Amino acid sequence: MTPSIVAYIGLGSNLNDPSAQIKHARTALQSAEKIIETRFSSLYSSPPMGPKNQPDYINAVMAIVTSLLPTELLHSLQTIENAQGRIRGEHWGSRTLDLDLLLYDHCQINLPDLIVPHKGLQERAFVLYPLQEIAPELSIPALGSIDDLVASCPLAGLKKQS
Ligand code: 5RU
Ligand code: CA
Ligand code: CA
Repeated sequence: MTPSIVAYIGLGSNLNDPSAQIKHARTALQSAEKIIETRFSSLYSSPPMGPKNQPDYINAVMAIVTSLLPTELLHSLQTIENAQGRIRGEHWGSRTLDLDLLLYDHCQINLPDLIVPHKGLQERAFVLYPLQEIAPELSIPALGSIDDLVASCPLAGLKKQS
């Protein structure tokens, strides 16, 4: 019996044709072992949060079912980031692809390299609004309903792409 866990992945890019990077990452995730896509949000643009001296981002959120353990899933995400030319530079700097494990079932995980729910999620419009689009009934461990989180999070320049 293979467990089917629902998880949510955040996708972000602000280098080398960000929309194409996100679409390529979606295809890579669909092709990855033990990952099944169930929902994919619209693409959203927004100014950079954190360091401002970098291009605007494109973000999206994907819902999956998986039989991977959280650390296995994290490694799959890192493999896809590296395949799309991610180079570790300035902390919170520009990147071709960033894949974040936002939520894993209803789990709270506190490992040195893996914090779930993802750190800062409740302050990030580019995570909360696409999450609400694909999971309007979502409740997040220790944080509450997605509706309440969205209501407390200003758009901060977030725009849904046509
Ligand atoms: C500080 C505040 C640092 C918020 C970070 C993204 C943060 C970003 C992204 C947009 C970062 C982490 N801004 N800034 N989209 N990642 N719009 O994916 F998110 S660096
Ligand atoms: Ca991120
Ligand atoms: Ca990340």
